Amino acid sequence: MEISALQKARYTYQPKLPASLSQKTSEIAVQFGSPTESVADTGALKGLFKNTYAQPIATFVKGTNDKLGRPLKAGVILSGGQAPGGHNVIAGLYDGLKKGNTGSALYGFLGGPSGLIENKTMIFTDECIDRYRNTGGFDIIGSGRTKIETPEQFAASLETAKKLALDAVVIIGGDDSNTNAALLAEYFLEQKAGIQVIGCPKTIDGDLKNEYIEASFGFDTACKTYSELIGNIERDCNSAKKYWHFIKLMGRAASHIALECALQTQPNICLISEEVEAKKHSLSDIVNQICDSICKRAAKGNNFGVVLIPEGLVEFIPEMKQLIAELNDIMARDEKEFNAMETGSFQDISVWLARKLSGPSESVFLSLPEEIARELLMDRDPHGNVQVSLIETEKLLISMVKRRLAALKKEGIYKGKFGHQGHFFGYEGRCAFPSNFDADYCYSLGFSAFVLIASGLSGYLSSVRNLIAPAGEWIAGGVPLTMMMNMEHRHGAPKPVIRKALVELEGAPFKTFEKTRDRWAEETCYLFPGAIQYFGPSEVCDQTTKTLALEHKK
Ligand code: FBP
Repeated sequence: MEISALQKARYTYQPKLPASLSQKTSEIAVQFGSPTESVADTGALKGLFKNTYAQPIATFVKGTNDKLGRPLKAGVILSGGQAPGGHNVIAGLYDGLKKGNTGSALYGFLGGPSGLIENKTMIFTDECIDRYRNTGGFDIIGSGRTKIETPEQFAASLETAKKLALDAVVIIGGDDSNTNAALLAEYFLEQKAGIQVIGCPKTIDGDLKNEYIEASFGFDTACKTYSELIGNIERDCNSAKKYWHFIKLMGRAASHIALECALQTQPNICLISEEVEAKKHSLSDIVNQICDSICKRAAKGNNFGVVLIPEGLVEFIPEMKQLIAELNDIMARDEKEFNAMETGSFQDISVWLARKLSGPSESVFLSLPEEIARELLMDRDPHGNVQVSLIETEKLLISMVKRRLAALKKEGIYKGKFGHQGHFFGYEGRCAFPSNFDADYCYSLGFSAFVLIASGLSGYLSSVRNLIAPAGEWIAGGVPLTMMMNMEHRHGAPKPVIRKALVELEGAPFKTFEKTRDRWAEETCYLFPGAIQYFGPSEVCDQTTKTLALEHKK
């Protein structure tokens, strides 16, 4: 197999582990805290998770442990969107299992959760794991978005796990996939199957975090990759001086990626969905904000700039949010009728929808360019979410800004020239070679998952904390999944889900951005972070994201 020079060099990188996980396995002890509570809806969650509710937080410390040396069989699933470092989670889990007992085995479920339901597996060997160490992507076993939700799917999952005589299943995923992990852990306990379930916090979106999960893996590498590209575009637009670049950035709901990239590159504008929602900004408020910057810069002869747009923006603009919620309900409730309509003309669908939408939503729907309205009607993902990566918000904003600038020109307020380019950075960052941070963090999460399994725990999310310190000082352990849950309205019914961590408007990252953004809107303050570095001085190679540094500054 032909490999690049960098891939070859990265094979030799030895990920760093927290001190508590670096010692002999017989010296890794587990310390437990007090019983925990869910973030909300305690009563409902207690009832739904009779066996796993209120478990204590687990922390690994130096001590003695005779449980970690027994032979174990585990299976691992990569679930949801790709995130840099997934291969290292599997490598850390594999190495942990083998370090505990060379007779232990690790299976990989192929193509995501469906691999567990349909018993599609492979068994990992040293040779296979070695080929994927420190590489990006999820291609080692593939990923998928199937949700384990029907009684038949739960039963089939149990049957597969029993057939393989598994002690545990590890689910590497985001909030939805780890909600699945919590439900599966509860189900296996209910069935007295003796099979544990452990989750690992993955998602480039950065929205699976809390006091005990400081970051989801992949966020670091993805943001650094996008920031390199944004910095390059800033240099290009400051050289050519003829385009406004509208860059949509992945992050299905939360704006963590956009905010982090803004802190790294200092663009002229960065929209933050959570602020738009909190201040109840309308689409035209957003367009006015962008036009204000364009006009001010044009007055100084600067007919160029960079606008960052979080992918999930449309769902946070109150009028659009209402429209999407109504569309979700209609599409779930009248699914058959809607599917039949889909073969007809867009005109017919609009008339059909207009009868079902509320007055305000109907007028918003009809005011949208047809292209965007169609995108709002595309298939939901298996978790019932609109696939925002398919909605071209950058094009919507460009067309609305163009219209507004033409009006401002007529009024004599705008005298510039508006050249524009649209971009979407998403898939470009999800499979990059993991940064040193993600390589170390993921390997530690995988190793920590092994300790949780060997310690007999189930319904836990692998956790590694104190991430702004050197890796040796990181604190490893596990957090009960039910602790992060609340009830939310999904597919027209209340469902237990892990609560998404959105950008906090009172938090240090947003406050830092807020302090300087007005200057960025008028002046040219671009920062060029350059490419991720894997070799060189630690201050260049091992730096964390600005979000993590600001949130955990001591
Ligand atoms: P996860 O939440 O599964 O990690 O996926 C996140 C994400 O990358 C979003 O940023 C994006 O909206 C979505 O996946 C795209 O999904 P798909 O890969 O199915 O197109």
